Amino acid sequence: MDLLITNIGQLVPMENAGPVKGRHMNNLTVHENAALGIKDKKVAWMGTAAEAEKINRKKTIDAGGRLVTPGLVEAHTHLVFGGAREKEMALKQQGVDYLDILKQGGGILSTVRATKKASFDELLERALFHLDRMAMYGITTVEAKSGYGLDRETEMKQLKVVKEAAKKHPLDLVSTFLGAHAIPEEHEHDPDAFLDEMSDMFDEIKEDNLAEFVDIFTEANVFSVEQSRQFLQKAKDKGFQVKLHADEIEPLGGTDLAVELGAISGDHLAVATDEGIRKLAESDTIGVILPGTIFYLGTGTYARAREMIDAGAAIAVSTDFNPGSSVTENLQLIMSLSALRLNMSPEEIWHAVTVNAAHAINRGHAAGSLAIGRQADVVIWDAPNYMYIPYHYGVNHVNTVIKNGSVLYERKLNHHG
Ligand code: IZC
Ligand code: ZN
Repeated sequence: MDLLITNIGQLVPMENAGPVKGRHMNNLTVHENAALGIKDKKVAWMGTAAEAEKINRKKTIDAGGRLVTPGLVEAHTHLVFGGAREKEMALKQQGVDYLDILKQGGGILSTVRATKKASFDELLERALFHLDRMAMYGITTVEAKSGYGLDRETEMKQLKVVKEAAKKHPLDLVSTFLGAHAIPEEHEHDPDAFLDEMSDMFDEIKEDNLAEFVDIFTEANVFSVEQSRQFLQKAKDKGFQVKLHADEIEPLGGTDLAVELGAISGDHLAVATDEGIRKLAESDTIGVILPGTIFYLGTGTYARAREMIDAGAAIAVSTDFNPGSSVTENLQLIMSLSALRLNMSPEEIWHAVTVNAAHAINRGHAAGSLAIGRQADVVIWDAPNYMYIPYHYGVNHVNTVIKNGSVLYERKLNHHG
């Protein structure tokens, strides 16, 4: 072995091929007093700490009785953006809601102006900074959306930043084209022409391998279900898998559309109807729930994840990291919200941030699991068991992050005196 992690208190390998649906999300395999071997950047061996004593290895990490899991998978971020929207916090406190701020040219549109102004290098630096922070919180694979350009040039700039960041940063990045994120000011009166402009980019994005998924914000005062259907159908015809920002604020039926189109994921689903939930449960579409957004906006209701799982759906949870509606890279905090506000069990939550999140971004074969042969993305946690992470909220529990078999981050403090 190149690396042997031994003296593991609890090893939670998430070996299920997945996606893991409904009540199966509650079944978690836990190995106590375990050890894990890594060779050629892959998981190569699993056994007891006693068995590990006989295994040849180049390097050993003593986990000291800690919890060990796969690296977390973050399935929904708006990683690349210029500026920040801290001034909108006061507006929100005065009662102006998210969609009203957007209508007044703020919100997403203010980030669009800042992203247009920012240079490629500035955007890249910022993206790398946020990726570092995600890595420190135990995330080893990240989905990243464009959508703060809303014109060909700036959308391309964002997608190319993601591609460059993927080369420069050890975390795995998965790119999504979200050109249809808002109606830009210059197209206020002809959103269909704007959608045509964005769909005209599909060929170039495909040729240059700049995105795997196409996404759209299906929302009141943004894009209707019919506009979304046509736009995403065009994307599918060009060979993209599709995703939707569906039923986040107003219940338009985006969840139903995600299922109808065979989307790889439907995201948000905060106000999905009973019918939408039933369809989701019967489909292969993964529901990516983003409770941080509801917490952060302070309005609206949390997605009915409990009912979705009970009905048989496969659920992932993610941060929705973005400068407006969920400003955090801390997926562990989202795990706590999933317990406290979505009534998910710790077992369900671990499926939701590993295997199911990986499947929501088409990385089920590589990430989110420590089955033999998977890439060795491993987190050692300063916690005795898997239930502890959602329980002790708002802080970073990471002790060590291993990405592709190499130590990427170790918690260290210089003690004085
Ligand atoms: O920048 O506000 N919902 N898009 C749709 C977002 C939230 C991100 C933002
Ligand atoms: Zn989003």
